[in-house]
Amino acid sequence: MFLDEVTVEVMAGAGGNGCMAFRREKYVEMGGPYGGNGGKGASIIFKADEGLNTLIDLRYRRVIKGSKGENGLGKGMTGKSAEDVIVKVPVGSVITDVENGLIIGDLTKNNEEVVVALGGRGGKGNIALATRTNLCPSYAENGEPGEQRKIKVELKLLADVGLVGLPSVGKSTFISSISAAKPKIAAYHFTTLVPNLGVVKTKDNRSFVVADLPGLIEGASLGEGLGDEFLRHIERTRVIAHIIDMSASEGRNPIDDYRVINKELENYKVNLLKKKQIVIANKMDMEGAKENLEKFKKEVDVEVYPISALTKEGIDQVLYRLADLLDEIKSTPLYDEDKFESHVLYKFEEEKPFEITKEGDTWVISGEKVEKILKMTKFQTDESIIRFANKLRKLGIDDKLRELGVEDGDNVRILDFEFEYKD
Ligand SMILES: Nc1nc2c(ncn2[C@@H]2O[C@H](COP(=O)(O)OP(=O)(O)OP(=O)(O)O)[C@@H](O)[C@H]2O)c(=O)[nH]1
Ligand SMILES: [Mg+2]
Repeated sequence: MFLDEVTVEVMAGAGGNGCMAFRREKYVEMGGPYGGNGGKGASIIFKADEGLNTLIDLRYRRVIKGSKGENGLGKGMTGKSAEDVIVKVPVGSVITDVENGLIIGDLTKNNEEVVVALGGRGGKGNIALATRTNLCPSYAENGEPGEQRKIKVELKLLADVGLVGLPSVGKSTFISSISAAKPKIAAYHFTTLVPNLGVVKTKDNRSFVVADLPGLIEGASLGEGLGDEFLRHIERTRVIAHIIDMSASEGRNPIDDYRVINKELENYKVNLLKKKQIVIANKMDMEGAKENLEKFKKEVDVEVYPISALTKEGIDQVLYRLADLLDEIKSTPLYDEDKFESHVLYKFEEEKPFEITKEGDTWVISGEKVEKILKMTKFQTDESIIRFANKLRKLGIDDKLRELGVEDGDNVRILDFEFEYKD
């Protein structure tokens, strides 16, 4: 089965906790700190694999979780880092952060990787936390939480040429006569339900990839027929080859066919008419095709290549032209910021330090940074509490609370941790 869009939740592993330990040796009086750091949590990494051509493997993996790093140990031993989770996806997968719509990764080459959720770093053990003023800290840090996000994975085929046209015009017949692809061919509409790729080699040894897509009909961009979901694969082709049944074997007018399809291309969420397009006039072996072609050429100003996908007549000329066009526009980027506004790359944002609200009598402090500080604090000793309080002060939380009118003895809460405010 073919699947080209899935949504999954990714949860990277937290770092292991740092260890608080002290050196105890028979003849050494002041042993000093001896706790090692926690190991790194598992990151979730997506990797392009040219052996895959659908996202079906992801369908039943609604949540992808990485494990936590191991905790630090005594004798200064660092905990083991968790092994990253590598998720293989087809080449052409685009990964978007669902929350803000930004693109995290666009895997266009085999083995290309992108970290979609970063594992937390290990918490520091008390050896690493020693400073000149505190040689033997009696606290250690918890591991940093792993990143979590909901992502959309879309497969956008990376073909050079996309074949579009109404049903039964001969798209699949064409790709099977120019490549080794063997799609189903039949006289009924919507024979092709999923895209097929074929590698084409011209007689002068140039090679490119063609995608045969399911038939489009009027209103496809509004969801008619198989809808426009397959047009996403055209988004990244460099040339569109528009196939028309020039024999009008189904009683339509080829000129209307041409306009109907172009309207759908134009109405798609990115205007696909801006792409280079050629017309392939197919079924020229049939009666009436020549007359129709003359009328078509008079009426429509576009490059037309008459062929018969069945007898293979005219096919070499089309392939040479396509190869020439691809040579000409070789340097076009996969996406062009003007044309594809949706393609905004992900930028990591500075985490918001904090926000203070009041719930009843309680001051509630929230924000990624302050919550992370809390999660990374291990409230083992007075000293660790002082360190925590200092960190909050450095963020400016004390000043802000005072500005808002906090009084000694007021309740303050961060996540589910409550404490009394003291100046
Ligand atoms: N006479 C003639 N028949 C053709 C030619 N090309 C395709 N056909 C016939 O047209 C019918 C439809 O061909 P397909 O290749 O399945 O058409 P398609 O465009 O892929 O159709 P969908 O996948 O349904 O959109 C089949 O019966 C083919 O044998 C041609 O050049 N000449
Ligand atoms: Mg087909």
